[in-house]
Amino acid sequence: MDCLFCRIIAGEIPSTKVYEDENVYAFRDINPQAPVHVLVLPKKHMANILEADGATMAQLTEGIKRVADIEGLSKDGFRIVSNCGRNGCQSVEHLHIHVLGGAKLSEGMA
Ligand code: DGP
Repeated sequence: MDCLFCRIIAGEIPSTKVYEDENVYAFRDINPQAPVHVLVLPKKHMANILEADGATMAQLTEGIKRVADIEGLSKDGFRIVSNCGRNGCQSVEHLHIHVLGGAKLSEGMA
């Protein structure tokens, strides 16, 4: 298993867990870009959103909503981002959704 995020999910590499259920694991990004920066992943390995099916996206959506609730983001809002491939600057090839919030974010997207 040479996927960094699979090793984090398996507990082989430590992480600061925010939320976990049967299908989803969420932990704090090591290099936060906002006061709250959490990564939400499917436990099943898939490289990026191109490999995800609808059931996986529904599970991730539920995980995102749980993280937003836990982190107190639901009232004032937050941003989700999923980088895909080279042009998207994806650096870890295990699908993950960035959840960013805790302050007013920049208006730019790219
Ligand atoms: P992306 O560039 O979209 O593939 O995002 C990968 C994110 O993963 C990046 O924001 C930094 C984060 N990251 C990389 N390695 C680790 C790690 O070992 N632990 C944690 N908590 N985050 C990591």
